[in-house]
Amino acid sequence: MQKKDTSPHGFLPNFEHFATQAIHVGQEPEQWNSRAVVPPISLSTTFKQGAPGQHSGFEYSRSGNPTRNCLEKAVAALDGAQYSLAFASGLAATVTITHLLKAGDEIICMDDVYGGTNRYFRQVASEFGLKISFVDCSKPKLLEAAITPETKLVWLETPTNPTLKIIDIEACAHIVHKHRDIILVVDNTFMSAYFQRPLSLGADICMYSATKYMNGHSDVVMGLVSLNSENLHNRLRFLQNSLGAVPSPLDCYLCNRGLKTLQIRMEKHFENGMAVARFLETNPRVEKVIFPGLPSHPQHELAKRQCTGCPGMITFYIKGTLQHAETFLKNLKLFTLAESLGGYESLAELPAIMTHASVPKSDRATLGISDTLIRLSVGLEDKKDILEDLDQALKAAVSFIYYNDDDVDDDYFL
Ligand code: P1T
Repeated sequence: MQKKDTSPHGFLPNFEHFATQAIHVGQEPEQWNSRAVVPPISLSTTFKQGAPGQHSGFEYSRSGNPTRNCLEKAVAALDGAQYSLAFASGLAATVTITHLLKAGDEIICMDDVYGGTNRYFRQVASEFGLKISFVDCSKPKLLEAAITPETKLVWLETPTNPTLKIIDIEACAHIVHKHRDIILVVDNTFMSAYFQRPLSLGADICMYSATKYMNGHSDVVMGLVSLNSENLHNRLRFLQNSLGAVPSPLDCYLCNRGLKTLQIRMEKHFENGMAVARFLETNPRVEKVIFPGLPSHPQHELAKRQCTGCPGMITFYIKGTLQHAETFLKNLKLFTLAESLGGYESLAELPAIMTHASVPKSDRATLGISDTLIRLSVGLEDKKDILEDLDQALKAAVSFIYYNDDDVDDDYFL
């Protein structure tokens, strides 16, 4: 895909034609007898056959559904992929991909991933005879050293949830593809198809919790998978039908609709996220801010090489203790204290107690998921209101013991 020079803050230019594809691919009115411009929600669970085994492309809604079909075509276009498949949740997509393996195979998983992914691999998949190793793949040499003859799947998430490490997808793909039989998966949930294209960087499978940015309205739980290999696609299509973790037609309709505004939503998330990151970085009540869009992020240069922007995901350490973190979260007025991310509304949460509570405590300590680490999903509200809310909650949480009022730069609110 050609790129044009539009991306701010020194990032790669964005993907050309993205918005046009999001709005039109897979949506052709000619596919419906009614010529509906907006894809109908096809609720029928079954489809009439002309003779036994002779159907019009759809038999039974688990194996294929017209509304799901529209969504899958649009997602494939946005990922620059040949194929896309939709699932009932991000984790349902993860489980289905894992069924490509057999007992005795090994999965190497990035050490910092969504808590539910960690829990599934560690506590469920391992019970079915799969070996799981957690490795810091942000250092590709560690990945190379960890690969064994049993390794069949490498699972990356970049940026990682919640510590926002960036993994060099191209470097990892180079290592993984020295071995013909290892599948490289990238969980692209945080970046969305608009900011990062893992398949063009060498991944075999690009996976999403579409519950987040891809749908973007916090009203659908869904997973998406994109890929180019016909063989892998056939196997996953078989598993999608055999395991049955498919989304409802209504959810497909909603997610398909969400994609229409993905570009403008992501651009605004980036703008608001950058403003919040800069505000927090100079705030005396904040210990440290992690945001790949800031030059202070250890992998900022890699992010600029690999991505076309950053979503509104910001992690920061508040000064003080768990009590200060809790007071901050309780005092937020515009941000909602809730799990999840990627919707139009701003959310805040405490990973150690919420999204990553299932990660073993010692692992959380190694990864830096401490009691003072707060994760923000910066939404699409007015920037000034977002900053004012963070400022008042920080002031309520961290007293003058830690800070001097003169240090606060009111210019942020201009
Ligand atoms: O919730 P679900 O749609 O099943 O997706 C799971 C998942 C997969 N990958 C990443 C990177 C995720 O962040 C998630 C879900 N995450 C949250 C609910 C959260 O608050 O982090």
